[in-house]
Amino acid sequence: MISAAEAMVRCLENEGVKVVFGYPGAAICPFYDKLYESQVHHVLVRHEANAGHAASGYARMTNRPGVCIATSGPGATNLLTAIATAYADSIPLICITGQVSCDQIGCDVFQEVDITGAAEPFVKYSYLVKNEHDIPRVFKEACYLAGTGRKGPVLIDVPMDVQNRMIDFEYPSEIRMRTYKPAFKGNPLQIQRIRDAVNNAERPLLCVGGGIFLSDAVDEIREFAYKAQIPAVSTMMGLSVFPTDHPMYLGMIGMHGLRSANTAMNSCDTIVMIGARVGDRAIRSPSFLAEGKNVIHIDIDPAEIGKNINVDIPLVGDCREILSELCRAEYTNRHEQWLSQIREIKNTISTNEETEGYINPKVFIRKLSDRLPDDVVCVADVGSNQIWTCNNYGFREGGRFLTSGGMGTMGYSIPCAIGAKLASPEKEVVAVCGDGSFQMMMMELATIVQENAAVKIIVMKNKRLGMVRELQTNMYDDRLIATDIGNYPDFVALARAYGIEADRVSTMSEAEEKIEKLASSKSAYLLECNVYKLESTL
Ligand SMILES: Cc1ncc(C[n+]2csc(CCOP(=O)(O)OP(=O)(O)O)c2C)c(N)n1
Ligand SMILES: [Mg+2]
Repeated sequence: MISAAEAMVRCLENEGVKVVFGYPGAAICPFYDKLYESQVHHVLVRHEANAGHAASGYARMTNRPGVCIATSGPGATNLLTAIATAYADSIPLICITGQVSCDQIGCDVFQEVDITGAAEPFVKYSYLVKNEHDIPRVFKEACYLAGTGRKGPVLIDVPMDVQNRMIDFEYPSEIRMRTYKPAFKGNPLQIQRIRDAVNNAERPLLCVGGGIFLSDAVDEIREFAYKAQIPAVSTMMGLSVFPTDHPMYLGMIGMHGLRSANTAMNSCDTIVMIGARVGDRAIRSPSFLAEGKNVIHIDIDPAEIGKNINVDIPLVGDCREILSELCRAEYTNRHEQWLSQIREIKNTISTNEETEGYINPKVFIRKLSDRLPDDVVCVADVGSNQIWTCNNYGFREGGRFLTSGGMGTMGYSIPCAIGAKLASPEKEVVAVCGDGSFQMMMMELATIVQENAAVKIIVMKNKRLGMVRELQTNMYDDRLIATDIGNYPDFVALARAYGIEADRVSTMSEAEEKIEKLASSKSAYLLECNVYKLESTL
């Protein structure tokens, strides 16, 4: 017999978990005590939300559920933003929280919070484990639920007394869940209809989302685009599915997207939306867009299809599986006229203007991507810094872009980058953030040092909550309030206080030299970039 706490650790080991991210407290101490004896590596973050974001970065690089841990009460509530962030982007997480003892639940005792209740709207599933013998089954199911179908966060809340009880441990080899059977294979008739629609279309367009990464279908989508000669655009979550200069690729669509990509969306006659959920920032007026077009929507989650846009050919299933099927057909229509039209509208929006004493963030991002390796992992935070990165980072073969798309959670980038770096230590991982978002996560510099994680950080310092400042300028008659964050702290001094190498860049003439220093450093590095306060997002 072993304790349920030890069983929780054994469950993770059985699932092949190597790294977990967390922050302890009394209610989760029995579990931590058993982690002491395990080979599973625990990363101590400096705030529980960052445990969730780091687990998200780790999950996105390994394509397996990331694990994060928090104590009851404030630990658990601190984790909520990360759970909601993962839910919005369908990132698989196992979130383990300690809970007060069963006999105290409902008594408002110290650090008691109903976390399964609070997280209910944005978990894929949650468990409050009151019977210690359920632990192995619950963990097995939770990992299966998080990592299959439409992926997402699963919460396991375990009261302290349950953790301390003894059980006979056996990890289940199979799962029996009668009500959960995600579709995998696409309906063959619908697949045939899509083949015909693509072949008969004059101006077909692929719109790819984050589902392509989640189903590991990057090779398949590129093959399909090539075979069927269909150009492609992407949502923010689908960035880096295609290399930026791929001849068939036109960039990111939407409110903050490229004109070329949006023009292609408006001009096509057939849209093949795949692994994308028709979010409002990507497609502002779905009914307007769909008018006169043949709309095909492929998604693992039937609830997404027809939710925001009327669909002519719906298809539920795994993107990779479906794309493999689609690739098996012969496509005779070369769409030559459409492709030449597309080449004409392909452009970039950025200017090369410079403001004295500042860097141009758009040009800077391009220079940064020119210098960093092809298989980079580039994480962007939220705000103007994110859009500068989305539209100007030149992704090449093997490169990967990560950001918080659905929630737009400030403070995501550095913890996500830490998780990504620990998942892929051989890769260069760079986080681009704003001076506002950096201050929501700067405590994680300590985690970087403690884990020796060679993450590169770019802080775009415009002394403003830039994107909101721009909104106030454009929509509120320039009545600027609560968006001036001042010229502090000195980020270079701050990084150095943690023992992290750091530098500052204020003119484009020194940009390449500063980027070179950052790129050639073998350890963590922070580069503060001075950006003009009124620099525009697009
Ligand atoms: C947690 C959170 N709070 C508030 C917002 C709203 N918001 C979106 S962008 C932004 C400004 C971000 O400022 P900064 O990080 O400096 O980036 P910049 O736009 O200046 O590049 C804010 C406040 C958010 N997205 N997330
Ligand atoms: Mg800013």
